[in-house]
Amino acid sequence: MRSFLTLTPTPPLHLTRHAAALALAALTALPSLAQTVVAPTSYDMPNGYGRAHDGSFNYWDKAYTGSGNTSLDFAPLSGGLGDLTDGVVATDRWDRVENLEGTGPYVGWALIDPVITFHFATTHSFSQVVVWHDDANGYGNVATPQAFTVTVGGRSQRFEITDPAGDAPFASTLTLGPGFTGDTLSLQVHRFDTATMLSEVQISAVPEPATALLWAAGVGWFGLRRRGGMRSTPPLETRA
Ligand SMILES: [Ca+2]
Ligand SMILES: [Ca+2]
Ligand SMILES: [Ca+2]
Repeated sequence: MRSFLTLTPTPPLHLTRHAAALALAALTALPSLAQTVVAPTSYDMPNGYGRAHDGSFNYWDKAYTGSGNTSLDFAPLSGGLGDLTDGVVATDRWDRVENLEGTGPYVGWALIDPVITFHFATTHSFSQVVVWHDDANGYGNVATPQAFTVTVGGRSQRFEITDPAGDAPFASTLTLGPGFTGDTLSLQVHRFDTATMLSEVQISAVPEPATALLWAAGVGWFGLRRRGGMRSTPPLETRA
């Protein structure tokens, strides 16, 4: 099969325009096609609270793998992973699954609106954050979070959460606008009642626009080389 690039003897300028059209098509098609879950290498946050601050149990991130005291309320934790990324989602209310040992599936906070900072090995264009949390309708002063704020680089977006009639745990899906690109994502939990409980956070991303542009530009460049339409090889940046 003959490539469209060899059907007619078109000048290089035409090919360049075609490459630009390809890039645009790739950019337009990507967001709906390619959202994938991206796993953080670590997250930092204050540990959950417990008996020392009027909790019935200890809502710690007891299995956290990084540094910090996982048996101390609000102790700074960093460089590890734990309850929020272990794939375990709490499907029961806090009073049915938490314990004094602090090994339950939730991490709970009272008194503060914690910021959880997720670190990634590479830069991503983040598209969605799903947070699993308790509801409890105020039982034990635990309730659905009032809101979440997601921050990447200098860009922030706040999401208000509607508290449903029921009291079962559920997931809030936060859909990000464009431009949330970086290797770090911060999630702040805004409490509605005294305490809030999270059991899992899942973050998704789409391929970066720059990657798509380079790919499409590469296709166009390959076409130019095949036709012998250009003899020098200027850097990509100068051909925009
Ligand atoms: Ca979990
Ligand atoms: Ca826990
Ligand atoms: Ca509710």
